[in-house]
Amino acid sequence: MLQFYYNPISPNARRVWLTLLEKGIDFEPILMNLDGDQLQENFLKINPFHHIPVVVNDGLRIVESLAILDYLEAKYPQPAMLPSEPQALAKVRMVQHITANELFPKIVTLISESADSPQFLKAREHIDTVLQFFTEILSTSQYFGSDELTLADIVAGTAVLYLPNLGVNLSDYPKIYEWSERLMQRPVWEKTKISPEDFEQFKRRVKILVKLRLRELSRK
Ligand SMILES: N[C@@H](CCC(=O)N[C@@H](CS)C(=O)NCC(=O)O)C(=O)O
Repeated sequence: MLQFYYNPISPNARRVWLTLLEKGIDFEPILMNLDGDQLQENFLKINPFHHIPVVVNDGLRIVESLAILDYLEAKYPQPAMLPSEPQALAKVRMVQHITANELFPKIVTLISESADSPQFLKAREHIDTVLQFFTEILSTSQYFGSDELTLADIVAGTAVLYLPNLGVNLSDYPKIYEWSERLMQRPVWEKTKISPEDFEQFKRRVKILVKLRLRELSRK
């Protein structure tokens, strides 16, 4: 059976978790304690970059959440979550990459910087730009690139749904707000929802990782 290494507080792992559940794929969940399990020798053999999520299936080990989503789509094509029409596919990929490259780093800034710092204010503006851009992409469709759930909704949803906890009011972006409500009504989104305590744990972990990264950079 497909093995899935994860932790509920990890947004990257939640992308895979949601896709497995939305597609109704049987899997064996392997819970990782991120206080050290990821650095154990056994796990480093599976992922030398000490990250979750990881999927192991049919003798193949797959790391990187976006690669895992593509694998799941190709191997379990129903329900389809990746449109093939060129414009729709471009929208899905844009949303996935903008989430990873533009939105997520700014979520980290909102968590790690104080609310009156210039970095925080700049990050807040950048998030506004992302949400305006997402509003345009969503246009009149129910989901990104389709009227059915796509892999873009999975990736953007796991990040955008954190924003209200970080002081960003989604009702300032009506289409995004309606889309987020639509996601939260889906049973598997409710099932994998992070608790307030887990969100606090996630924030603590982000702050530690930012400190470690700064320490590493100052040594170089
Ligand atoms: N680009 C990777 C990022 C994975 C990642 O950063 N995972 C975090 C949890 S969200 C992790 O495993 N952190 C533990 C560590 O870095 O030691 C992906 O998309 O899968």
